[in-house]
Amino acid sequence: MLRYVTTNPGKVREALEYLGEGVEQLEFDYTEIQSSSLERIAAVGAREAFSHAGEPVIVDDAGLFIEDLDGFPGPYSSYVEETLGVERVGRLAREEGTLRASFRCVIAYCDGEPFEATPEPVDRGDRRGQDLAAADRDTATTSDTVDEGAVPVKLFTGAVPGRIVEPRGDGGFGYDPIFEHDGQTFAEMDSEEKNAISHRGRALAKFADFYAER
Ligand code: ITT
Repeated sequence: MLRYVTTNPGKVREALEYLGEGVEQLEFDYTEIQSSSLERIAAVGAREAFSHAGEPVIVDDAGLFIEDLDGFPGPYSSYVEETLGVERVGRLAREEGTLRASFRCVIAYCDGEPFEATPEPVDRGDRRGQDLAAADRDTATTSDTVDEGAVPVKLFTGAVPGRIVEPRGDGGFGYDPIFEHDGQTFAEMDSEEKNAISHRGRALAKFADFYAER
């Protein structure tokens, strides 16, 4: 059984609709490392989740990137939702006159086995050095920069452009009420409509193709 490892019921609703009955939620709060890369956060999380579950897992790390705020809140979206809250993020963006934004999602899959080459990238635990500032890198030891013996993790990404608006709609979750795509906020769409165009839907579509072969 494939486990969708998340504490967020909103994500599960969307994923179940996409992947059907072959997947079940596993509510496990894996470590979210501090990194500017959703890929890296998801890969490290998937490795930990796989080691906890002992079965194939997917972990989904997502964020809202407001373009003219240099991508804020990005990888920190969860923390910022809990602290500032969605409406304040929306107000801040609108006060700055910055409306262009995108949602990004990275799905990380791990079943403990290696992968055949495909266009989708594989994280082998050797990329942490790229996250370190140059000064840190000079003093880092090899074991700081490489997860020795890390199991491979396959990554699937999706993104959707939109703009920040005053909150509308009561569906979805998280930042959905302030994110508009094609005249509708994500909170005004049902999950089928959102899945058809969303960052998560796009990543899930790539994952579903791969998983059917796997
Ligand atoms: P897990 O880590 O347990 O999966 P989480 O909600 O913390 O749950 P993320 O770290 O990926 O998941 O979430 C980043 C933030 O972005 C969080 O505040 C979500 O509510 C928000 N978010 C993620 N996907 C979203 C979507 O499709 N629509 C609106 N907000 C979303």
